[in-house]
Amino acid sequence: MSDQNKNTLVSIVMGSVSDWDAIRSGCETLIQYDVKYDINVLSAHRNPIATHEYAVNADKRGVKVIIAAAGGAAHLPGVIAASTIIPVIGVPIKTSLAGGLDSMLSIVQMPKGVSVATVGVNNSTNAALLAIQMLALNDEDLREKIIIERNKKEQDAQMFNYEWYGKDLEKREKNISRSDKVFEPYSLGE
Ligand code: C2R
Repeated sequence: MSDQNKNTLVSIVMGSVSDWDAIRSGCETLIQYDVKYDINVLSAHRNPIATHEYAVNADKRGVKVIIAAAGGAAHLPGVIAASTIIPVIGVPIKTSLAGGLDSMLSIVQMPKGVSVATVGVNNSTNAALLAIQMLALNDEDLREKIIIERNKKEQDAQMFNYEWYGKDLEKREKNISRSDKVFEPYSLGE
């Protein structure tokens, strides 16, 4: 296990080192928000005892949210969630079988009683953002950072529209109705 630092708020677990490429962007997001995290490679299948120990000790280490990534028969997030009440966010890893649908269903279809939040396939960025939002419930600085980033995203979209259409909204509306026509062949039965 990496950093056992007491200030670690988010703990990331991957079922295998081969999951790293999908996890990198989540780490970058946590760094961007200045949230302390650690990374661990643990598998419920390959290291069942160590995985259980990790889950039961996370609370004592001060961890507030766990992000667990796994591919295929992705039991890892559910197994961890079974041994802690710390919220667990599962990241389904893309596989050669149906692009990771197998991983996603393994994580999202938890039976009632033990909950795992699930983000999109390989979407560790959203897992990190959800973890940050959870932490922001008790952290005003984080809350402000989230609002600033959301505003930036909104401005990016507005800037695109402004640069593309200028102030000519009529032109924009014409363009929208023109693009609607593209979908006409699919409006069968009307
Ligand atoms: P390898 O590349 O090491 O063979 O792993 C990993 O998350 C990875 O995506 C292939 C895939 O197996 C996944 N894995 C699980 C679990 N442990 C490893 N789904 C588990 O315990 O759920």
